[in-house]
Amino acid sequence: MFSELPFLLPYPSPLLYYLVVNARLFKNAFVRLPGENFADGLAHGDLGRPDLAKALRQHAAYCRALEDCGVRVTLLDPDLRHPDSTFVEDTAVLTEDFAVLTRPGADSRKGEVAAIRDTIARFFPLCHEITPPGTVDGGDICEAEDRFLIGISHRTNEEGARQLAKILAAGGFRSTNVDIRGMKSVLHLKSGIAYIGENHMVVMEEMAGHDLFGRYERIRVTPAESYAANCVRVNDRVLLAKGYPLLQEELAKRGFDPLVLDMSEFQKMDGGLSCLSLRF
Ligand code: CIR
Repeated sequence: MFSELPFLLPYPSPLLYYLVVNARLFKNAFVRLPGENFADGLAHGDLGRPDLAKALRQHAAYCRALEDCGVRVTLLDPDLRHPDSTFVEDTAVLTEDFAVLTRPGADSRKGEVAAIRDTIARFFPLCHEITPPGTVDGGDICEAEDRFLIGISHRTNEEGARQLAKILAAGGFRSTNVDIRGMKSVLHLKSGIAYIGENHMVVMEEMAGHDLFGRYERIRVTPAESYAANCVRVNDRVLLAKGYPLLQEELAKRGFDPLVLDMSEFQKMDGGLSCLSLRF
């Protein structure tokens, strides 16, 4: 019943929707500190090596931002066996009812799941798991209202997507696959899109034409600002990378409340705002 209310409102604003529509509320987040070998993680860009001291400051600001949004942060120690482990999002998919431990596509990252398993199990009595030969990176999974979008990428394979869809279906969730293997500029599905609530999908220009996104109110991100497409709705704010004024303005114009964070050192390692936490 509630989902029909917005269509009755004369001037639908996202903030008003938030009051009447069941936007997912996050109470907790897992984050992991970058370790001293953070710069040895996987990276394909040419932005240079990250500065650890700066990365730690940016990470601390990120944790404070989550807390400012009303989220209780569980901060995990650095894991030096896995330089990419600060990108915790890739290790699990968290629904309101259960967790799915993933099996990351990159071999150097597979052990990250064992390292976070106990922490997740403390909060989620029901934990499913992706098994070989399936691979899934959490960055490829986008929850958007009534369904999960599953990106088939160079990290998440078809078998992993099949396993995840089956687990989600058994839990009462719909899912739809999106093949992004042809898109050279994105690592994960959520490198290019973000569902920010009230039927709004932020989407980089290269993906905006995909049929699948026709059902959403699209907020197109210009090619020059494509990194900013990886923004994150956290309760009544939208975390947004610093330095992308067009998207910032567009979000504000549509009634969202951007919280801007400097992500320069994580961008150098192909990571974005969503990758740094698991929210639930
Ligand atoms: C990697 O290549 O796996 C890391 N350097 C970056 C992972 C970013 N994670 C994400 O987008 N969910």
